[in-house]
Amino acid sequence: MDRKELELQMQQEGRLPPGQSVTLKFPVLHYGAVPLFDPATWFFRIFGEVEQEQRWDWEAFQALPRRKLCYDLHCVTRWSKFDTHWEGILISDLIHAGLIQPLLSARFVIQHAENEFSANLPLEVVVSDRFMLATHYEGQPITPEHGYPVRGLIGAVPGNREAKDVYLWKGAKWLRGLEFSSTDKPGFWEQAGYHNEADIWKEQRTGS
Ligand SMILES: Nc1nc2c(c(=O)[nH]1)N[C@H]1C(S)=C(S)[C@@H](COP(=O)(O)O)O[C@H]1N2
Ligand SMILES: [Mo]
Repeated sequence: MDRKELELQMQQEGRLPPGQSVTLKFPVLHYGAVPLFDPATWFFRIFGEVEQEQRWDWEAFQALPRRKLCYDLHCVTRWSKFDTHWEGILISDLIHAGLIQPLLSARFVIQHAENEFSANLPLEVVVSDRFMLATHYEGQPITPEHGYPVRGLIGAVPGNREAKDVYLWKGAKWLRGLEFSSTDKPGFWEQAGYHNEADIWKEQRTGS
């Protein structure tokens, strides 16, 4: 199927948000340089409004429970990529396993990545199956430019419109930690003028 045919099909299935068009490629978009990964010094932090802070080295991180899920990706620069396959870690699984215990005061989760990059999401989005700590894309470790070794990934779940869907920028590549917070803390692109809510169905691209 070519690009235009797929676009028509996605539109008919109600999966193409307003103002978006289909890409068959996987564009790369970020600010700054691709950071290097050193497994010997890398660690991942869970901190802020949680019962107990965590710090996993690369070996411990790889032992966390994993899942494979399919997402539709929607970028604020107007491309959408459908039926992408990812493997990674769901926050709800870590909560059920007792590895993360958010305090009742936690209402937002701030992703902290290399080079001071951050992205903010409401807690309910981060604990949903729309958000994962992704390590693999289409069966392979994600490439350096897409966030190796771990990225926050936010996608729409095909056929499920029950929860809020947000643009792809709210997933931080080269992710190093999650901060659970009682207050919202607008991230890098949100401070640069992108919309804090970023609802793809309402076209919340810029503004607040
Ligand atoms: N660390 C980091 N993550 C980031 C960004 C960035 O600048 N730095 N840009 C965001 C934006 S604007 C988009 S559209 C997506 C793009 O992901 P991709 O390059 O895998 O397509 O990454 C998001 N995550
Ligand atoms: Mo973006």
